[in-house]
Amino acid sequence: MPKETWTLLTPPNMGAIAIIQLPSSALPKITNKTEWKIGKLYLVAIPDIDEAVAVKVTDEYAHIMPHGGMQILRKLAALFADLGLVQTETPTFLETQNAIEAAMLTALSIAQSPLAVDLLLSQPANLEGATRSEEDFSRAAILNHLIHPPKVVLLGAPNTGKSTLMNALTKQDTSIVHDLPGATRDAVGARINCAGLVVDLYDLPGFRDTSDSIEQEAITLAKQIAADAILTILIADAAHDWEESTQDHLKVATKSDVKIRDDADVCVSAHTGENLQELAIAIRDAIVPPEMLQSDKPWFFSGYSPTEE
Ligand SMILES: Nc1nc2c(ncn2[C@@H]2O[C@H](COP(=O)(O)OP(=O)(O)OP(=O)(O)O)[C@@H](O)[C@H]2O)c(=O)[nH]1
Ligand SMILES: [Mg+2]
Repeated sequence: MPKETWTLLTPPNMGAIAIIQLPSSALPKITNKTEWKIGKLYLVAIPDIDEAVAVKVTDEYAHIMPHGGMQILRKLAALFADLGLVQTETPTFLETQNAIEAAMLTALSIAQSPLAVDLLLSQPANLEGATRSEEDFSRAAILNHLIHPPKVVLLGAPNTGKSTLMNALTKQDTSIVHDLPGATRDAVGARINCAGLVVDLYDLPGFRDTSDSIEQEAITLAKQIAADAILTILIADAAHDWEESTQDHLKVATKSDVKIRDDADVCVSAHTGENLQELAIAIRDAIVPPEMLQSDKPWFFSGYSPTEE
């Protein structure tokens, strides 16, 4: 018997239609219909709440598809509570054969990076009967960035073009750009897709000594974000040198339309768009090496716990 739970399968926002998974035994209690054939869709009334499309998927589980307005969802939640059903965030995947496939589909539903898709789909075969080695732990820690976006920061002296680069990478005015140093006060973050790897990119204020206590406070906060980052993108233009960094970093020279630096990993121009795609690829490869993406070794992805543990 399934636990007496219900799950909202669609996002918890307003939508045209919501999809809810619940025990089949609840169907006759919440609708005007008593006879249900497995696999057949019905349009049913949920008295005083809504009309819904409903299907008994198996003897244990059913799906109902009411309208997705917040008031309808609230009323349904109250009705389910009256029946003793508890809401859970974790759906039961009815199509899965085993625990690996169920964990894989859960990971797939929350994975942010497009590159996660094929790799996750191949894991049930890769993980079948696999035991975990030390190398598997370190590879999983890296590949899990495909599910949970890692933090990446832009770090460089004031006025080197960090915010302009941020805006070019996010393709919108995420950050304020100005020709006077000190334009960016607070760290600004945005989620971007770097050639298939989704990262949370932060534009930080340029670190400098300042008598402005608010700016100093913002710089202290920005240093904490920089310390947490999985990758630091050091930024310099022809007029400023690189910041010191003890963390994993890429050296990116900006304003290549004005002057090229020969000591950078990538030279870009946010104004002309030169090498922005190359930068996206360099960020991706620095965080998740290409050979890991092509490997058919097992990925003990986050959310999957092998039974031997
Ligand atoms: N020619 C040229 N100028 C650029 C480029 N990128 C930025 N700039 C200019 O450089 C100046 C500073 O740019 P910002 O993006 O505000 O620099 P920042 O590093 O964010 O500065 P702070 O927020 O003060 O730390 C602005 O006048 C930009 O127009 C570029 O690719 N080419
Ligand atoms: Mg800035």
